[in-house]
Amino acid sequence: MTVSGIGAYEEARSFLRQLPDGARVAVAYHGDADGTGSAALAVRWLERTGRQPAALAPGKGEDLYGDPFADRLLATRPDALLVLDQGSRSRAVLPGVPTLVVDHHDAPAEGVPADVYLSGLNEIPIPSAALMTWRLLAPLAADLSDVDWYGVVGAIGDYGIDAPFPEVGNAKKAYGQKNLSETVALVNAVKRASAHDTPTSLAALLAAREPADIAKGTVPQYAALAACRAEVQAERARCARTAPRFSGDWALLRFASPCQMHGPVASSWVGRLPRFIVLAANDGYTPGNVHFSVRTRRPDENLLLRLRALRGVVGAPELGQGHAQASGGILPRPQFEKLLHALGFAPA
Ligand SMILES: [Mn+2]
Repeated sequence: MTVSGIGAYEEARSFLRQLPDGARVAVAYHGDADGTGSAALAVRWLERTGRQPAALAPGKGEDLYGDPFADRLLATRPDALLVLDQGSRSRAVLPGVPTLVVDHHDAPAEGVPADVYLSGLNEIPIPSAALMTWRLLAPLAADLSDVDWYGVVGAIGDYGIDAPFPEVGNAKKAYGQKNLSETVALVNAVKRASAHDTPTSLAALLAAREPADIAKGTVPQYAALAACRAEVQAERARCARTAPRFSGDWALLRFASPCQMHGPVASSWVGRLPRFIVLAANDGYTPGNVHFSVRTRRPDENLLLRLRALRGVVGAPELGQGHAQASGGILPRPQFEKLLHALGFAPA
């Protein structure tokens, strides 16, 4: 069944209520603050209702729809699967396994193959996945009120400290704005850091009684989280000092970092070069590949059309995903060199 919108919450609750006592439930989640908050809520609810959760995020450079991640999920021998904040695609993560998808990203026209597809796109404002998960689970049996802040960590992670949701305002009063923003920053740093140790950030949320436990460092995972943040801050400053090269409308920032830095570097340079299309490319994230982000502030620019026009010459049929002013991807280095050549950059 594929349904979306507000009515889908009841469909999703029926799916969850029907999970048998003791059922093993795999939780596949995005490793940022939103996905991790969403997963923490799901784990708590499953535990408190007698099911057995196994939460996994894709590893460094691992594709949600690739075989290695599917094999890791299947190794938990799941009776059911929850897919949280992972983007909506027209293919099943684990074909044959009963699946609930909770997501707020663009939906493919072909639909999403899941037993229940809960999309936030019809809500105004569109909630984050963690907030959707909170609203989904809170009315069900098993009291989750002690972990209501997990949903808010996700909302702030995706939409900022002033995210326009009543849950966010209430949580800022109850737990403190600084504690919430600090928790979001630490969880997001883990995903960006070289170790990509997302199990530790989820464990930190699950170990904390409230955001202050993370922000003030009383959870056992705090030293690991703080080390990630220090690494990410240093790498962000170092990589942002890369000198740009220019070709026509394009500005290239090329660097190597073991941290996920292409997004932050592109975002910081697009503010300095608003008349250009900024391409930030990281040669150091996974072996043999270039991870890149493309950003522009040029009005009327469509990066998707620009990049899709190069699919043939680059030999990359998936080139040009995302949004008109924000795109990116991963290419094997020889193909990335072809892309640069097509854009008119001379070999470095
Ligand atoms: Mn999200």
